[in-house]
Amino acid sequence: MLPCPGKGYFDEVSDEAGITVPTRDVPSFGGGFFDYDNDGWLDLFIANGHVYPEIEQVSPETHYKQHNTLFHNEGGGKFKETSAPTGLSPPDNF
Ligand SMILES: [Ca+2]
Repeated sequence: MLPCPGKGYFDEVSDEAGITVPTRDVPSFGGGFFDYDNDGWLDLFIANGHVYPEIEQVSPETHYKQHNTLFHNEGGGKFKETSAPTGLSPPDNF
């Protein structure tokens, strides 16, 4: 997560925002902000998945399908993973 505070460069604030740990072990393809719960704060959706469909043949503990992640915007630059509570894709599905 890289906000641009008007200083001519971006700051890395993923740890402070709370999105590093939930996304550290999954390959992510892209993300986007939208207000899924209509509370006026933009939330974050990240699409995940491995790049090799055959990955399980060489690394059985790694799966091609990865759960997507949804983060609720808690305000103040903080996000909380809400994938399982929203029913988007429980982490133990794969
Ligand atoms: Ca919201």
